[in-house]
Amino acid sequence: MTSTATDIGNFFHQRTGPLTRELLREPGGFGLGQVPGSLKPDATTTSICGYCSTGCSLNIHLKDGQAVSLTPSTDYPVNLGMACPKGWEALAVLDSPDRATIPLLKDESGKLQPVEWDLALRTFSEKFKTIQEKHGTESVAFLSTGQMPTEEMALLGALAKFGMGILHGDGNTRQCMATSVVSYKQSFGFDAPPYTYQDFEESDVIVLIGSNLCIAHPIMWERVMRNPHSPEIIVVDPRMTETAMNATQHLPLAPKSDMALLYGVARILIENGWVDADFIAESTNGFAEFSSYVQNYSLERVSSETGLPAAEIERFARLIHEGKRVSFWWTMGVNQSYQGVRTAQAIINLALMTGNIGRPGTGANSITGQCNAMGSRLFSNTTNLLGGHDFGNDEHRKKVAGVLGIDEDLIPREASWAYHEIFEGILRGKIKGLWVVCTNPAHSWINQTQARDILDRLDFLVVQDIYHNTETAQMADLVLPAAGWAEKEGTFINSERRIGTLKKVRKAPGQALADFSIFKAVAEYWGCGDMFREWTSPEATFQILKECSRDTPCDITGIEGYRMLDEHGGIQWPFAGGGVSGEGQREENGGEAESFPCPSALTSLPSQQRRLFENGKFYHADGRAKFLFEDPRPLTEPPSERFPFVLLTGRGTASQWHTQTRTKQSAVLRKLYPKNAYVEINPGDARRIGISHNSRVIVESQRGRILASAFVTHGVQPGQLFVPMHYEPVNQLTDAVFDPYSKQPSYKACAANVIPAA
Ligand SMILES: Nc1nc2c(c(=O)[nH]1)N[C@H]1C(S)=C(S)[C@@H](COP(=O)(O)OP(=O)(O)OC[C@H]3O[C@@H](n4cnc5c(=O)[nH]c(N)nc54)[C@H](O)[C@@H]3O)O[C@H]1N2
Ligand SMILES: Nc1nc2c(c(=O)[nH]1)N[C@H]1C(S)=C(S)[C@@H](COP(=O)(O)OP(=O)(O)OC[C@H]3O[C@@H](n4cnc5c(=O)[nH]c(N)nc54)[C@H](O)[C@@H]3O)O[C@H]1N2
Ligand code: SF4
Ligand SMILES: [Mo]
Repeated sequence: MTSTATDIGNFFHQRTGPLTRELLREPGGFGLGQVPGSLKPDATTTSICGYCSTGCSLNIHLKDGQAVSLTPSTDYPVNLGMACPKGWEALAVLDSPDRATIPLLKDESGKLQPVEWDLALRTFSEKFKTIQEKHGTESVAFLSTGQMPTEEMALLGALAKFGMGILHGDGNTRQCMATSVVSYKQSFGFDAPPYTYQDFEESDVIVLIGSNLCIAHPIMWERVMRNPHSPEIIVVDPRMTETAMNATQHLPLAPKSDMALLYGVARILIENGWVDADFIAESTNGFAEFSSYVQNYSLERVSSETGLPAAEIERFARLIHEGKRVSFWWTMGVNQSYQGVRTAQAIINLALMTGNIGRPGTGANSITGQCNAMGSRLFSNTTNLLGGHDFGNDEHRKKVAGVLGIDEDLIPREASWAYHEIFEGILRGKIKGLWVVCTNPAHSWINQTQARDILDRLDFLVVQDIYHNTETAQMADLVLPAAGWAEKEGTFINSERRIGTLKKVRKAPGQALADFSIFKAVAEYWGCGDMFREWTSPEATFQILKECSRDTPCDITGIEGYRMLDEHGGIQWPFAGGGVSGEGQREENGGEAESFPCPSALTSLPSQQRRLFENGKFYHADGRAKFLFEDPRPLTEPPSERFPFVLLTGRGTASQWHTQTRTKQSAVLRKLYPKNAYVEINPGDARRIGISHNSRVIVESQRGRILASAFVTHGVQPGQLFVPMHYEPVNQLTDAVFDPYSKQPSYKACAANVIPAA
């Protein structure tokens, strides 16, 4: 149960060591103090929602300095007064007996026991240092997240890699956005989603590929609904999702046949001359090769590989041609695939060849998932060096070392292992210690039985979470209790590159600390605290990160501080502000410095809706985007006699979030979604197998068997099944295969069977 602040105060004074007491006094430190002094005790402030990447702003109403309720902000350019159920319930989920309120350390009998912070932090350092001494510094790794403020991610990444000598650290962003990152980097020269949400309202043709907005991004869907142009809405998804039901055209293609479809559509566009020859000539490379490649995609071939009628494919192409402002949007139906990168690029190619980019209502637009996926992509110091830089680039290392005032040699020269390589590293005995922050891999990682077996092999597992009993925390040797959303401050970067602030508006329970404070404390106990003397607070850290971003495509040096973000309804990157030229410097592959266009970076005041590539210039050295393509591959695990179905997974309802550690805490949200795992199955299949609606069934794959209730629906095609990811056992079924370029797991298709439960 949560303790009172007085209990905790006493606890600290009696039992903590001197270092911890010092941290206790730090502003924003141990989560015991009042909300920041700048807030009046009964004022209303704002905070960006901490769930999805939409980044809605919520008004937080305070009484005696503590949040008592919230309402969606009406004047914020993202949500315009709207919020989904998760947003409305964002405060409610913080009060729970499941909250982690005190550090927990495994005792000799294997039971987690409460300990004081001092012991927890000493043990953390001693255990990890011992492992590093015995097995090399690389034998400790970390896994982080797209759900913490940018400042916390950056501090973790810098502490781990520059302070603790850790080489390998990745995040749950790998499960989610890696494909978009790599496809944008390869196609555009930088990881840059080009759009602004206004584009949802300005398009006359909206193409959603593997994206279920109604469930996963309900407020983005509301923006679509505000579109005054009666847009064509084309949904490409094997399932008749809630979004597909509201579409003007639904293309229920065979799973993972998107590349064939998109190449086929490209061929039709080319054959009819429905391309933007000027844009192609001025702004792209590789069109001739692409054009001759897609000749292989005859209508017959595409129809047979996708299972779609030829006329529907032709209609799709014609709608793209007839649209004046066509926007293409994709999410996990594309990214979570063994060929995600090339699929995303097949979408990008369509936007490029029709000149649908850089103008209102257009774009090749990857929608991000978590509230700060974009922050993690640029500032978590995992795949990129802070600020979208390359670990392998000498100039980049020198620049970042200069900003941080550290020795350049402390910055690793190589990028980290990807998530699954870290897991393989554990299996091979190369990784012995793991620090898991703000993610729950024992539920969410692919092929769960194997994943848990691997986590079990660690010598020391630290889990830092706001709840003490997540599936991963239950496996931990040490649990560090974190303050959650609303209990700390920092910034998030949403899907349209908009940076917004979150505020500390309530006390964290017990001794839970802001992740920021935990990282600072770890640095002290580790002995590298000096490295972070300037990182006194999240906002001071923001200033450091601004400098890291200088002269990059994501330059945010024009943002003065948090107040400016609040005054402008958030600010989209890049924003270099006045007095800075629109050109920046960056190198490709360690070569000569090249100037790159820094769109919209010149203005001294940010406008509220800014998109990239308005000048037709991309981030590659020659300013051009690339057409990239490759032969599609068959399903990695095709249906067989034993496992005759293709199993899809994804989001189930707007009220459930991922592994449900948070959403299950709200009585309101719990009423809005089914309690137990269910499997969607087509009525024809159900009848054949003898499965009735709501009956208990077993869903099985080569890797596991799970119990679920049958949800009989025409929403899934014959031969397919769908299980939401929110229920604990789902990843017992999934197959650990990955995109070769992005190393993102292919969660969305494996072979499975379903039978009535005995
Ligand atoms: N309510 C809620 N909202 C969320 C989240 C949540 O957990 N709950 N999570 C957030 C996060 S982190 C993310 S990443 C996003 C995910 O947002 P989405 O990607 O929209 O959600 P998913 O349901 O994972 O997948 C989208 C669709 O991909 C389809 N699909 C599967 N295979 C294929 C295929 O081969 N081709 C095509 N074209 N489609 C396919 C599925 O049928 C599914 O409807 O949602 C964010 N928003
Ligand atoms: N089968 C299948 N599996 C999937 C997917 C799928 O579509 N199908 N989707 C994948 C995708 S896109 C994603 S993004 C992942 C998500 O996978 P996870 O990241 O594992 O899921 P979450 O439940 O969001 O886990 C976040 C954890 O952080 C904790 N937390 C929340 N706030 C804070 C905080 O401020 N500080 C700290 N320290 N902890 C905090 C929460 O309690 C929770 O335990 O799942 C992936 N797994
Ligand atoms: S749509 Fe996303 S950001 Fe907006 S309230 Fe819902 S969960 Fe929060
Ligand atoms: Mo995600």
